[in-house]
Amino acid sequence: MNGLEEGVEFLPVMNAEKLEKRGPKRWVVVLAVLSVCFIFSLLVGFLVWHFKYRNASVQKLYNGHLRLTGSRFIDAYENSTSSEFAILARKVKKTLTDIYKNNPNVGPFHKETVISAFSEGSIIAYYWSEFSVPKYKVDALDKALANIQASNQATIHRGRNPDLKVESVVAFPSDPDIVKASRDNSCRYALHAKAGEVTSFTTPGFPNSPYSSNAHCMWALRADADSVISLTFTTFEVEPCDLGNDFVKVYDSLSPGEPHELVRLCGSYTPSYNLTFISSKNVLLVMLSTDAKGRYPGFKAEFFQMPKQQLCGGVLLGTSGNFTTPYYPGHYPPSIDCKWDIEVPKHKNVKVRFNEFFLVEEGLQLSSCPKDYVEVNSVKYCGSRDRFVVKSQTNKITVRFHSDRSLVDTGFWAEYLSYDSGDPCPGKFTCQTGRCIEKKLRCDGWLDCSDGSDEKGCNCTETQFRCHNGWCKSNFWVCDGVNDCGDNSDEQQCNCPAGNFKCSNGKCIPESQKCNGKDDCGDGSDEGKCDSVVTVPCQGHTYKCRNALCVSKTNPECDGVQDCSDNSDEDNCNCGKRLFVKKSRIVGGEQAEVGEWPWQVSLHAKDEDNGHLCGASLISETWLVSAAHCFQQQNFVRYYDPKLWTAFLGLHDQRELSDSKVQRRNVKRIIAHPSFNDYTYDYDIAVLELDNPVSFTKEIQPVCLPDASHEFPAGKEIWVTGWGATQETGSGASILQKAKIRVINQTMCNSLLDNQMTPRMMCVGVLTGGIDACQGDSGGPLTSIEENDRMFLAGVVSWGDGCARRNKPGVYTRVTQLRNWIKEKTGV
Ligand code: 4AZ
Repeated sequence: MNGLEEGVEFLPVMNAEKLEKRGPKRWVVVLAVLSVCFIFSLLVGFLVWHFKYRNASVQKLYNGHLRLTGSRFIDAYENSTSSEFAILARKVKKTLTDIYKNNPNVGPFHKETVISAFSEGSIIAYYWSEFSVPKYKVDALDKALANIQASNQATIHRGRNPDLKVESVVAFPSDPDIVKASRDNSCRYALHAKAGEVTSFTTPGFPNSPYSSNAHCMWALRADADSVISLTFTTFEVEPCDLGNDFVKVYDSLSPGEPHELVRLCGSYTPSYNLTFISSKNVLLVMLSTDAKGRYPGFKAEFFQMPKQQLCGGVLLGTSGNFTTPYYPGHYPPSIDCKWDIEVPKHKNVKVRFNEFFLVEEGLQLSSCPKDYVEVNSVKYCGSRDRFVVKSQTNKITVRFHSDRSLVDTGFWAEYLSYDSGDPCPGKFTCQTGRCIEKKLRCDGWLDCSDGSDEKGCNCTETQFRCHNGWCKSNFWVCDGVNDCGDNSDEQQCNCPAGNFKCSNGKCIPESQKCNGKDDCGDGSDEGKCDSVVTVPCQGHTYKCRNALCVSKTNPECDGVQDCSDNSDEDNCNCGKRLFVKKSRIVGGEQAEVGEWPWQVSLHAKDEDNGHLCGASLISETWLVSAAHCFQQQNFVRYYDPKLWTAFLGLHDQRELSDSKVQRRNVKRIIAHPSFNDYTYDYDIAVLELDNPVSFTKEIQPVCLPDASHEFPAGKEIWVTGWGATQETGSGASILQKAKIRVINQTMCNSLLDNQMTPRMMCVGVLTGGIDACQGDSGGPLTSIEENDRMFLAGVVSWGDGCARRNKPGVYTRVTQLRNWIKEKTGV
């Protein structure tokens, strides 16, 4: 039972010929079908690409302006709801549309043009245009609109508006968000300067309520023809730049286009930071753009008009003098060129010293100075520079200054001085930079010329070490873990003491700094072969988490990284932050800025002077840290009595104790360290409790206290602040002062200061002298900037051998050594 019918012929397996004759081979059919499918899908793919992608249109927006000649400006053109505005806008729109139509790369894609404003001169019309253009045509559109500037003359004469003469048509691609903002009339303001008057404006609701989220506000500022505008932000507090995307931009135009952007501002600026901007013509546009989050007060600004005049440059004669960029220390205007021809008496030479120099444009390579620059002796200078000198070999020198049309800065102030070509520094040593220094500073082991030329070509004495670069350094500094030579030659060939790690560059670092995620060696060799942060046996220098486990990392507290398994290293980190934008540009001296040191406290004593006597640091709402020696009985005055003291917080200027930002508190309790030694100044620390807590503000913030294991290595830069004497025999400062100094190796310092150092003290200063704390700074903070720009209290100003003397650094109470005592007394 095979089930097969009779008559069915079975082909022999090998009879291939017979099989072929029955029809096309099967593989041919399969191939054909596959090919058809392939071609079909190719076709479909092409059609989809063509219709969906190639032809897909993108929206492109352009901002621009053009000049109408032969027309007269009338006040009604400033009001976008007036009928005069509407009539002129219609004509301009028609003209622009005609220009677009004449260009095959523009006309077919034009969707809409809106005339947003007019200003005087003769009439400038500001507009934006929208295009819907296939992707593959975008480049052609960009090019065509960029070239409209060049070809517009020819195009416009073919326009069909006989009464409208147009020239200088400018268009540039624009951000859709900004154009959206231009469309939104809910937050638009037009203000015209009144002759001889200052006009103020603020963000909506300022200062009582924060500005709105997702807002785009614009203020069009105008002045009369032939005037320019001076705009100053007197208060500025928007969302910090790193927390969101709120910003204010100022444009040197009524069109918000990048080529005319003068500045982009975010965050908060201290009142001392100069926020004055000058227009190149008679208009400015201020724009506030905010994101969905953040509640900040906004700004208050004022503006006025000034006659437009030849602003800068000229011939400068005499033996010396000063000159600056226009409106210094305000921001210089865009699009200007100045030339100063300086000439001193014939038998002299001339040099120019730039004391302050800020021509910064974010994100620019500074080598070629392609935008704003100063040019002297055919060399261009730009960016931000420390004081520098340029010399001429004759009695003449020419200084040129150029600013382009976008992004401005505060510019420079310079002095020119004549000098004797044979003896540029009479009685002094001449640095190669042109600076004159005392002769005794030559070959003394310290760099007094910024280029080190005072230490070149010296014969080292037998107490000195010869660095590879030729400098002579005291033998003291050899193998002390600090690169004193500058080329590290004093730290090579050193055997590291026990418990230290020897870096590839010869430097010795404590074993604990190995594999801590920081380049302590300076050449990365301590971070070469490491596991990640690990739990290690607890020792004196290791950080102990709350769960009693210790971690290998040095200074893990509040660095933004969880290092302890219980995260205790990142607890209680609401400290050590400055809330103002960090920009230090004080002209001359070392004055602090408002809010730069918000933990700085001024302690006033009700003694015969009744004024500032000591500094202190805020560590919580109610506790201060200061120096014990401030609270000892002296000349029968009981400085240990809390009732004698008043604490001023948020203070900047001693003459302004009643400023609204200042909080004044009485002192409830003073706890000086019981081991304080009045003779040696060992344990020079005290904590003070305030009678009422302070409220934290931008100007009042607590500093972070370092863990007992925290390291402030020798060579580290630290800041000291206070209202103390500005000279050894001088009087106190009224404005808070700041100085940058360096941690000095303990052994070294001990020998410099006649073995007076104890483990509770640290030496910090500049051994060349000239920078130091002094009388009246006592008790005040020594603050170190650590990870994440968080500031820690490294020390308390304690004592010194005079002030700012050479080789006599200041002595500070070492806070890490007394950290546990502070915790015990204050709970902080
Ligand atoms: C003082 O008398 C004082 N150079 C404080 C610091 C220094 C010197 C004196 C350090 O308060």
